[in-house]
Amino acid sequence: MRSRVANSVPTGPACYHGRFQVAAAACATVPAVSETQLSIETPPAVTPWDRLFLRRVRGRELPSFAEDVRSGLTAQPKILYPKYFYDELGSRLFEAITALPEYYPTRAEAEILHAHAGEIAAALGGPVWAVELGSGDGQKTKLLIEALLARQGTLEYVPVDISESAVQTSSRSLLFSYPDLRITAYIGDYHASLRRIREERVGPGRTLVLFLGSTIGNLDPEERLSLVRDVRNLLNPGEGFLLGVDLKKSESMLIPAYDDPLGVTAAFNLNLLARINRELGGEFDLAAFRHRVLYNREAGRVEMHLESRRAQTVPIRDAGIEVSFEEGETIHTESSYKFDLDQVAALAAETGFELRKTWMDSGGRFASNLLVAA
Ligand code: SAH
Ligand code: AVI
Repeated sequence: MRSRVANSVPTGPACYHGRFQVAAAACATVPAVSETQLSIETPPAVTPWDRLFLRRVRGRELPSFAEDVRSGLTAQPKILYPKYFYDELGSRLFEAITALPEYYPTRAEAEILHAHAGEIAAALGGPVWAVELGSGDGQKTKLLIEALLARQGTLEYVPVDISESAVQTSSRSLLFSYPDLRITAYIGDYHASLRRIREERVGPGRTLVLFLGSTIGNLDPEERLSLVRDVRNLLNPGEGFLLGVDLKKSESMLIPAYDDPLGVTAAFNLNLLARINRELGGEFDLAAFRHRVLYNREAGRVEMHLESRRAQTVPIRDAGIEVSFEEGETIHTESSYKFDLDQVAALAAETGFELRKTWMDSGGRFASNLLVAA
């Protein structure tokens, strides 16, 4: 029998209204479930979080945050990896970005999923379990989860995300909403998590991997190929990969999506320096950096940078460095590649997939692509 993680979640009636409806205020202090706590035999599921299994995955070979900060800020030009945006505050700031009128990708993809979730859920034939890379707040995923539950009654959902807070919050919200959903969540990097999922193969039926939001666009071409190959290695022929991509479009629509007048994206970008201060004893003065956005037409990507407003030197204690900046010098913090449909077809062909179907939103801004393992 599968063992579940013991925890000390309050189970009193104050948490319930009906079957799994939670009275939010009464349950606001649900503690984290931890694999390190004592495991016990599975009792009948009585609370929504009895259906939650968490796996923390640490890739052995991966550099630490401090090592990546040291190598990135001593390189020329300076870089920081976008995966470090997503601490708890960063994950919340990204959610705020998705509500901005200028940030169209979330609404465009949601429009597609509203219209076609049923068709996507039916595309692989038999029952499926769903693995989602970079699951975040899981809001759009609900549309697919509902369609899959309507078809097959139950679902094993396997979110993968480097942000523990995003996984914890979204998993709990999904489990409260859907009593027939079970979640095995992997907290960690895509590659290491996919490796573990392949070994543990948690779900029954056919595998459907989801990679929504055009998060694939945050990977450079080599990393992109390597990740899609890893996804392909998880799948048997006939199994699916739903890939959301943001399409190439005019700069007049792209730039405001990444440089909004409210300054939410600027805060998301600057939070990377704030995180270095919080976690690594950095001494960045956030007011001494400005958020910069440009469209690199040749590479087909929006770039985010942090630009030093003056010449300065910043100590970062736990990275063991002092970083000097000239006035106007930048740190490249994110690329967000934009695609055309030929690139999606080429990526599928190069990685052992057949591109079965593409759906677009009414504005032609975003494409959801169903790739099937050849
Ligand atoms: N899929 C959601 C969230 C996109 S934000 C949506 O479409 O709205 C990107 C998500 O990917 C974040 O939750 C972030 O924590 C996660 N992420 C970024 N880099 C990652 C990595 N290397 N490994 C695992 N998760 C990562
Ligand atoms: C998560 N990812 C797809 C977002 C994007 O559009 O590249 C991250 C983001 N960066 C700034 N705004 C949103």
